[in-house]
Amino acid sequence: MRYLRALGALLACAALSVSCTDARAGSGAGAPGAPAELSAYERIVPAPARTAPGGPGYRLTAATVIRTTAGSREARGVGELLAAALRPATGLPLRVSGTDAAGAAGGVRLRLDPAAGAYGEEGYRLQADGEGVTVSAYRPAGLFRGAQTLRQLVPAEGAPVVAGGSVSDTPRFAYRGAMVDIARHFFTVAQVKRYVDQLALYKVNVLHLHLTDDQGWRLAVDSWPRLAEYGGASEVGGGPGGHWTKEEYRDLVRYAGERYMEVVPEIDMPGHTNAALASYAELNCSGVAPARYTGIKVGFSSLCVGKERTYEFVADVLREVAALTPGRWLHIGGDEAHSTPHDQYASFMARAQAAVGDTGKKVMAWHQLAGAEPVPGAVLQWWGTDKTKAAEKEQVAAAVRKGAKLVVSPADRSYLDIKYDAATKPGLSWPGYVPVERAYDWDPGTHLPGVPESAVLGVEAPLWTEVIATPAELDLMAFPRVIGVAELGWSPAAALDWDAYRLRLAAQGPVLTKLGIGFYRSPDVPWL
Ligand code: TNX
Repeated sequence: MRYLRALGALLACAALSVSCTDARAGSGAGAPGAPAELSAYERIVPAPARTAPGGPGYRLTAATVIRTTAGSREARGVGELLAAALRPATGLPLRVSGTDAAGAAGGVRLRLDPAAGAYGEEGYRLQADGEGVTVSAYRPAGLFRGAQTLRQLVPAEGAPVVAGGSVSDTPRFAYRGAMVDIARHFFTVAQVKRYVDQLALYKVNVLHLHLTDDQGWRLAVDSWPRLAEYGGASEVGGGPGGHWTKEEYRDLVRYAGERYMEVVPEIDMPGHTNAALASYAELNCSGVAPARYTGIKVGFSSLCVGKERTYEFVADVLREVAALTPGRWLHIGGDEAHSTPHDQYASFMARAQAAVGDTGKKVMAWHQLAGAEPVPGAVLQWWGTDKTKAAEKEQVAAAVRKGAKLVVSPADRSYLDIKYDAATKPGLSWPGYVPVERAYDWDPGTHLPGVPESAVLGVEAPLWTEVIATPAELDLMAFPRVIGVAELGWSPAAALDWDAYRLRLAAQGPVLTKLGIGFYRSPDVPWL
């Protein structure tokens, strides 16, 4: 069975004339059977579209300079980040110079090439030989992605030699996201920046921030100051909670942007709003503010749909969040509004979507919005499971037929807060367990019946934090599963193969260790 699957993947690779070295790696006579035997190019995660190993490699030395396209501040920024990432691993000074001229050779080069339009926003080409390594791309984001591939080609141990060969690579999906819930348990900007750095290595390009929920409101809003001051001072379990100032949020957005990661802020409505309701009595239909909430139930709170004041609140909050956010989307939640009658839900979501439109941003929401009326251009985020009723799936497929786009984050595949197995200490298990294989072994392009790949914007791995309270727990739950989801978002479908992937993932073990990530050593992976 294993052999047949690997063979199938291999034939598909041949049909696409991509090398798909990874698809071959897992099985078959003479194929490498242990992660230590994988070549440097076979170890790249996410698997690139094409690799062609061969020829002499390039040894980084004390004299190596990283040269970036002359006159490009962005290329230089990518060079600085690459140098900063490689210095600790290699112990080399790796000077960066913004003086690269077309035609010159040798050393490390990060080159914007106006003729390389075929690489699109994020694609790149990397070539390594005895003289040096050149990454070229059409856009700075592509240079940054290529620089991550280069980082992975520098061995975690031993001499800093970039193996000879080339990569040419573009992503399968435009949206490759990770979400962090800082509402149930508060996490600081510094903690989220660390996650951003980890994700960047695997070419994740969207950071979705779940900023508000029943247990806490985490972003300062000038026009409604009690949201953060009062509504932010709580969290699950009774801890102190906390919130981000606008300057802190801006700083994180900038940090993510330097890593070509777009921030999608989420203000969850009309349910999941107890922190707001507790902060302002006027947002409640009763006119009475409830107590703050530190438990982990969902579905009990609702904004007061019949009050005009509610829509002033929505407009004020979305306007301020939009002003802080350069990204395209505002996520307005819309999930588990079990305390909002359906007709009220639909009328509320119509007005909330219009309020997003007024800010100039596009709507993103959980897939329950399909049960109301998504505005043209809305992106729905699927978080159902294999067991979700067919009618709910069909509702989403119908919205897609009317033009909605989909980000897929199936709870029973890509939710990072779900236990790996019965022995996992933190985590929930409402959709079952999600072992590393299950998180990887599915296809975002064909996952939902009636939703063609062309309607799938991409994939996301959400990390909810009702029962995840510390950075160590975050590491354990996210890694290694988030790497698999990143590969599902980036790599060609033909390259996806669990038997091969588990070996490549095993080779990431020392990389994760070097980065100080306390990952879960799943017994399904033959860790190096
Ligand atoms: C469902 S996913 C939720 C969240 C919980 C999560 C826990 C979604 C839109 N709603 O409120 O945190 O499950 O796994």
